[in-house]
Amino acid sequence: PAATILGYPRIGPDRELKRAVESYWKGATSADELRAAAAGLRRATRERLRGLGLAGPAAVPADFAYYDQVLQVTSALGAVPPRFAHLRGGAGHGHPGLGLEGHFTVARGQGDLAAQEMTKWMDSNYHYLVPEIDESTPLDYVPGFGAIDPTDGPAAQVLEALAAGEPDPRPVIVGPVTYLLASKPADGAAPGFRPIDRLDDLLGAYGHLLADLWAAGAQWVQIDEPALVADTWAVPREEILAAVHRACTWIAAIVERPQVLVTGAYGSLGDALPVLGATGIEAVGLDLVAGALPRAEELAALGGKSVVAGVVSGRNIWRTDLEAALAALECLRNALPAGTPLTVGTSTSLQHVPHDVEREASLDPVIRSWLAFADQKVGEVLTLARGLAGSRDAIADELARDASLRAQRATHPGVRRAEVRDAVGAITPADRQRPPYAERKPLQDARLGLPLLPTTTIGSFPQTPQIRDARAAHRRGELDAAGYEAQMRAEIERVVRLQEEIGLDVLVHGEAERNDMVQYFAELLDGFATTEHGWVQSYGSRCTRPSILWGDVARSAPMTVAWSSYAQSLTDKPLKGMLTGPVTIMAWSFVRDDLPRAEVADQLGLALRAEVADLEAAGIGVIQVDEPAIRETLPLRRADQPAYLEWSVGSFRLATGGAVSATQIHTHLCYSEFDVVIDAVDHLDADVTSIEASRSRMDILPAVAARGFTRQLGPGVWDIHSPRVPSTEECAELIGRAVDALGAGSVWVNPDCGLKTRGYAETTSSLGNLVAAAARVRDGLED
Ligand code: THG
Ligand code: ZN
Repeated sequence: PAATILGYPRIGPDRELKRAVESYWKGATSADELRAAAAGLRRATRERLRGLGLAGPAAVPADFAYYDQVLQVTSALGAVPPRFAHLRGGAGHGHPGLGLEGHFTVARGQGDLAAQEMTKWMDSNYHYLVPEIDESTPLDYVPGFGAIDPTDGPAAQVLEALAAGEPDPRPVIVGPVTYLLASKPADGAAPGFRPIDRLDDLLGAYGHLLADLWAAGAQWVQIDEPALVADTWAVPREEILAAVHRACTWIAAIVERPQVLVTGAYGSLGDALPVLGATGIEAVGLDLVAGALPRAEELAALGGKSVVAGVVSGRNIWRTDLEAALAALECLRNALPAGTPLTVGTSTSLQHVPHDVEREASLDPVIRSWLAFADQKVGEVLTLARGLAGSRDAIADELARDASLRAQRATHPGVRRAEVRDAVGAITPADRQRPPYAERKPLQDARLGLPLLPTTTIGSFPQTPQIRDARAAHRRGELDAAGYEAQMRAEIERVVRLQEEIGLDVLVHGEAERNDMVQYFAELLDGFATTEHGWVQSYGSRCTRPSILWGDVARSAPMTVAWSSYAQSLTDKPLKGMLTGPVTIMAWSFVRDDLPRAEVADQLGLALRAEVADLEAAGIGVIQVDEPAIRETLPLRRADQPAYLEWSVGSFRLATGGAVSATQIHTHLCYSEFDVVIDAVDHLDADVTSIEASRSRMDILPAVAARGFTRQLGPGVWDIHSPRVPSTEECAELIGRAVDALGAGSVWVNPDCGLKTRGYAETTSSLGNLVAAAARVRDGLED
């Protein structure tokens, strides 16, 4: 086709998929009702895309997934570890795949059966379920499955779309190399086993799957191989390239199959491009937003294969610079061998952006005019295809309008504020430097008077329905400011008293007033806009509404001081002020594309620095600046990581570097893999760092100690992702391991993460056990 997209949001403009799936989970609707709702969403998407003008051969992707695109493959192949073996065959008709119920059991766990682990998809804010593969994990597919597939896998989607009159749907599946690189060895795997060792077996299954797609009537299939753009996998690059060559050669040799488009989104394919060129696949998708335009000789090595040029970003919400995109497309056309079919496309699936900016009636219309959500991006792809096919004149109006909006954006007063630029320009290295830890530690100890193994929580307490209702009523204008504040204060007092009763050492105010740890700050800082309907899928049925960071960031008034100092006024125990760090605010927002990220981070760092100063002035002696996302946005190429770590760590140090020695700075990181970023975390120079550790039973701590992490660490002793209440004995054992590894003087006792999603019953019991366990270990040390 002249234009296409690599994928479309699956959640629905009003989160229809979330509602349908969660209603099924609750037992309020049947599997048939869920499948009917999913079919309705897919029909609406096809009609929307056709209505927007996406037409022609294989232009419309069929990329639906109930939970995530990796689980679609796991489920279709029955590729689950022994604890889920009973779910295989749930698809019926002798097929090894999982049924709908089994599909969700793998995702959510059941009783003692732990769900598959979740991790981030490339460097996006979307999460997938990590397949667990060993030497004997079944990797099977039975042709003909499409016709009966209860999980609406790719072949079923093709049959459905054709029956509905879509002439040429293009199914989308995660590629075999990416699937295996994204997997982890199952628990029972032999030492040294790597999932990629199962490539040939997986290819057998993919062969049957491709044959099934062909039989269903697919002319093209999109095989996503984003893993090729990263060089951070444990498998050596040469082996990955050999695997891709083997996979694509093998796939190309299948006689009855659709034509194959292999995409390499989220970066540059680099040396994988000539490897793909040397195989018999028909087309390659390039990400020309996160990735570079390949060199002429690399393009020549493609041997005339079709190219899908991803010039419209699937990752951000800014209008595409049409002039620049058209120039890139023309450059590509000139560099490709004459006659090479060239399709205008998106850089990634549009799953990372909301549906439609036109629905944002409350958004400042000026800012709205700078934005493109999924539907607008489809329009951009079509516009660029017209411009490339005809002449620039064919899209002269669109080019002119885009240029004028771009000029208006550049001169908008909020986009560039002299006082913010001056403040960033005046930052000196000393601003990022606190006095040495050895000097801070005794002053903090004297001020806080904490016992050995001090206990605390990560910050949020359970959000009760009453709190959510009060916030919603306040937003709708049904509850006035005084009424809202009174309710929040009552909640804060309740949470403080509860912590005192439980016997925690460092208290928090509980964050009842915060909807989301990023959106709360975005709503209070200049330079951000928030949306009403801008939901994007985070994992499964869960969504977030990323804020839009469009201008220079400034703090016009304190953001957290009133709540924290009210809480401190209620207690003699130290109360911890709670802030979200610059890196995390950026990672979970849509960030402006007209200023280097390092500079945006410093603007945020300065705003937070002022907040830290105000908290100190209000008598708050412990301040936590959360950075759970610092690992998430680590670049996919090793060469890009040092610069990222430099500015991200630098912005945190700017935020905290003004604190006096006697103020204890905490930080919190979740999503494990602490070992990957330990050097960076050390450079944050926080006095206390809390991390997720209970599920891995403190396994990483000896390595942390061996490396020489000299400041205080709070490895979580309660896995808050599960409703299970840990016993005092369990907590004490984990604390004991931490003390053995790090020494009693360095260990804090806390849960793995915030308690926002937990209930009060399990919170009270678990924290009670945690405090008792700390006391028990402490007593043992004194004997
Ligand atoms: N805030 C933001 N982004 C995030 C997280 C966050 N990205 C990464 C990580 N945390 C993702 N985790 C979650 C966990 C829970 C939910 C979403 C992402 C969630 N969402 C509600 C839902 O879908 O029902 C909606 C929340 C709301 O009403 O605002 O539960 O913490 N920004
Ligand atoms: Zn956390």
